[in-house]
Amino acid sequence: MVKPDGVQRALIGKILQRIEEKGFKIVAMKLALMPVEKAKEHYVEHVGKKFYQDLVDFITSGPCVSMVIEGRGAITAMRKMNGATNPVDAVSGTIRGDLAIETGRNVVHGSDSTASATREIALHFCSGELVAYKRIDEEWLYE
Ligand code: IDP
Ligand code: MG
Repeated sequence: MVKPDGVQRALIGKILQRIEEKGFKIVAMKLALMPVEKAKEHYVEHVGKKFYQDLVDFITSGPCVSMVIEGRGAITAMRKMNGATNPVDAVSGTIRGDLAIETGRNVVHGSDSTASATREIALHFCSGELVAYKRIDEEWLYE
């Protein structure tokens, strides 16, 4: 997901370009303003933490671009491409390392496990919004 700061800073295209050039397939995508109830559910693992309310306020402060990314090792690779949660610790070459400064404005979200991806996809998309298709370069991406 491109968070509201990434949308406002016009970084959607740059972030999509990294995902596409890596070889991952975008199988669903939408720009939407997240309702507060959905945001609370999205970040349910952080309930009770001191930054929780700021996080919910921020993620609902403007539109996000949510997407479902498909490809071998996509969850692990996307987390690496996003970089460390605190951009100060995120290495150069990562989205947060290159494009962000502070933890609360770290531009992107990525699911951290198969279980959270399954949960988050169901939260943000209907099953009919996921499109199965073949990229023409798949045989050059996979051995
Ligand atoms: P992640 O986005 O790298 O998975 P999480 O620990 O799941 O990081 O935290 C979710 C989001 O909450 C972070 O991306 C960041 O925007 C925010 N966040 C995490 N820890 C802090 C904090 O200590 N202060 C402020 N915001 C935080
Ligand atoms: Mg997380």
